[in-house]
Order: sequence, then C-alpha cells, then structure tokens
Amino acid sequence: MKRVWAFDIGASNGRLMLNAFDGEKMHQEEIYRFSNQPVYVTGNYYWDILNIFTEMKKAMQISIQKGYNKVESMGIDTWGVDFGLLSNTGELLANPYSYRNTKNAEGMERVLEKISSAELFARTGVETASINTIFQLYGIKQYYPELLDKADTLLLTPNLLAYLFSGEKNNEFTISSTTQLLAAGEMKWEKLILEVLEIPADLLAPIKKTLTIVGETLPSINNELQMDPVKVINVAGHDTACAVAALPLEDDQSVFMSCGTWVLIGVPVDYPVTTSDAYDWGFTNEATIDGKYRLQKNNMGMWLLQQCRVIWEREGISTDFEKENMLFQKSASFRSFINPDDSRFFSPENMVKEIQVYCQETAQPVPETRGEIIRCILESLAMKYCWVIKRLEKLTGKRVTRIHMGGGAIRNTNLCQLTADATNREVVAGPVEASSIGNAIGQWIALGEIQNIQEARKIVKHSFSVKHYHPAAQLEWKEAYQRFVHYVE
Ligand code: LFR
Repeated sequence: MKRVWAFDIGASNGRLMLNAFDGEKMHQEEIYRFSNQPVYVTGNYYWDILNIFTEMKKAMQISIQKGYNKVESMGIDTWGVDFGLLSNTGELLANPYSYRNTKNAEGMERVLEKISSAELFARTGVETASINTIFQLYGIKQYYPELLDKADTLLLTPNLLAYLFSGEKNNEFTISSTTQLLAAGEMKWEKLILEVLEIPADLLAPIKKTLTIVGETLPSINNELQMDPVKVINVAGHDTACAVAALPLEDDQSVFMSCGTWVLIGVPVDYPVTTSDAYDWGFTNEATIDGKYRLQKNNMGMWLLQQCRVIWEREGISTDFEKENMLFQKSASFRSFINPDDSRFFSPENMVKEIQVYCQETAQPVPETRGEIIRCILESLAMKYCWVIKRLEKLTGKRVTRIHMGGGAIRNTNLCQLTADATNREVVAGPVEASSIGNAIGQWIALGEIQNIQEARKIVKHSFSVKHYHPAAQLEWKEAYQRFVHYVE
C-alpha cells in the first residue's frame, strides 16, 4: 500500500495526515496536530513561519517513529493570500505578515486610488477584499519600502514551506488565484496591474501547474530526519481548492461549503464568472485542482466563535463543543442577529463585546449569556449562508438541491443543522478532513495512482462516511430570515 504525507495548515492549526491508497479505498490517519496563530508584535500580525516549519519536521519525525518511514511524497496546502519574501540569495527576509494585519486596509485604499475595484474584478475575476495579496504587497510598498527593495522572490505560503523542504521556487496555480494578481481565466500574472502598482513582475515566482512533482526533500532534511528523499508535489496549494476536490459533489445542482475559520460557498465552473451581479454580490473566482474555477463567496465562519472562546478562556471559563451545545440548546431562537461579515468582526479586541455592541446599536436584545452569544452567532451564520445560496442560484440559473459541507467546522453539528434549516435544503456533511484528503488526491493523481478528479471523488465516496441533515419546519425560519436580511442589505 502506497503512502503519502498530506500537510494541511490552516489559520488556527496545522496537521499531518498520513494517507494510504490500496487501489480501491483511501485510508487516513492523523499523525500530528499543532496550533498556528497569528502573532501580534510591533504593531503587526505575523505568521511564525519557522515554528510551522519546525512543527512540520516534528510531525514527520513522529510518522517515522510510528514506522511510517516509507512514504512516496509530501504535499502542502494552506490558507490563501499570504506570502513570504526571499532575498536574491534565497534567504527569508522577514516573518510573513498575516492577512489580519490592519495595515492591509490602507494598502487597499491606495490601490483603489489607482485602479477601480470593478476593473480589478474584471481583470482577475477576484473579489476586492483587504486580505488579498495585492493589497498587502502595496501596503508594504507604502510603509516598509526597504523590504520590497530587498526582495527578489515572492512565494505564497504553501510554496514558501515547500521551498524550505525542497529548495524549489514556484507558485502553484490554485494558491496564485487567491492573490488578485492573476489574469482571469489564465495561468499568468496580470502584468498591467503590476505595472500600474510599480511592482516588478518577476518578484512573483513563476506559476506552476497543479499536480506536478516539483522536487524532493533536501539532503539537510533527509539527514536531520534520517530518512530517504521524499518527492515534493505541488498539490492544490490552497486549502479550499483541496477541500472542494474531496467533496463528493454529484451534479450541477450541488453546492460546496468548505467550512473552517472561513466558510466558502460556491460551485465549480469552467471559466470565471465576472458579471455585474457576481461583482455586486461580492462573489469571486478562484482556481480548482483541475485547472478550472470555483465561483464562490468567501464568508465568515468559525472565527466568530473561536474569538469568543479566547475571551471566555481568558475569563477562566473552559469550553468545548459538548458544553457549548448544551448552552445553545437551552437558549431561545431568533433573539438577535448580526451581519457576520461586518468589518468590525474581522480582528476586534473582544469579540464577545463587539457582538453585544452590534446588537445594542441595532436595537435588538443584547445577548448576555454564552448560550445566547453562541445562538446569535450560529443562527446569523446560517442565515448568511442562505442569503449566499439564493444569490448563487440567480448567478447560475440553477436551483440548488443539495449542499455538501466539508472541513473541520462540520464537527459543529448545530452549524450543519441550522444551515439545512435556514436554506430549506438537504445538507450532506463530510468528510471532515476534506482539505487533507484533497491534498492526498493531488498526490495520487500526480503519482499516476488515480486518473483524475472524477475518479478521485468516487473513491472518496466509498472511503469516508457522510452525515445527512434534513431541514426543519419552515414558517418561523422564513419570518426570521426577513428580519435577518435587514442587517445585511
Ligand atoms: C480558508 C481560506 C479561504 C481564504 C482565507 C484567507 O482557509 O483559504 O479560502 O479566503 O482562508 O486566506
């Protein structure tokens, strides 16, 4: 049985999953999981990239100690948009910034003085959002130009990590599509935008196709870990592209929801959809594992709850899903709603307070207890997902019959049930480990073990179980939705 290492690194934790394929089924075992949080220091949010690298090597060591020392290859997927800068001698120039950095908004303002948001969308197919690489990069140009002057190569996070293991420099297609610097529908950087922003086009390492073997682990790594060289594969570097690859979507009436810190909702399309409705409703087009696109909307996900937990833990309250579920069940429904994507929730100092102030300002009952806060968050999220799916139906002209939810956040069964209720659609939840399975799929295809994504989806269906959620009675949901919409439109 052949084995591969799938590193799936998210914005709250990273993990190494060992994946095996016996010719019929895929098998997965979690080897190691580690926390990954942005670090706030000197007025900026950074990623501790060397700690991530160290944790990844530790994970490999654990795998080897468990007797899994013969692996064919490794692949790395991460969250989107962030990057590291290298000098012309290949050294990492600084800690990569996190997309939560407040200075990005400034970068965005400056760019929009030069190119309109509508033009950016038309040229790249990507929604204007302050987190995007383009704005971060322009922000650095404004407030830390010396860094850019020194920079020779920009590598996006999964390729930066792959570089530390293999020495190979390239930017894989799916992760490149999150930058808003890629020409819509093409596999090349949008030169005109780079020119207008006076960013040298050759700063961005060349784009490489997904599903290619890019190299192998460096001798220094092999020596340190006492292992044979392992192939390094360009899987879909973007975690969302990996997750979508692993969801058993059956027809064009199924939508995907990749659920974690963010929740990405959309459908696969052959070519970017850049209509005015898509633009007005904040949809975006990012790349899929098979060189096509995902027409999707990026939404707030578990970040709201994760940040409330930080506050509760600070107050000495320990919390887990079981406890939260009990509190949720006991609290009354539809008391107060927030617009989960309001910018005030992006990086607030105190998420609990921020939610309370929002409710106060909008003249709704203020959620006081933990149960009330959790209910306000989960119901508002589900309502927002319903809003998105209604618009997705308008964009594609197809009625959505089924929602495929995957990713860590589907462990929150309330989120899945509320999504079914709010949308009045069947929800098929699973697999939880969609991203790392999609990562392994990329490796199996590159290694020639699986032919294509269609075959891979069939194998996933046989290998991992899913859970079905059916919508509850609709009347009160419909009424509540009318109230909710008021806060998003
Ligand atoms: C999800 C994700 C989203 C992207 C966000 C920030 O983990 O990759 O697709 O919008 O992180 O990069």
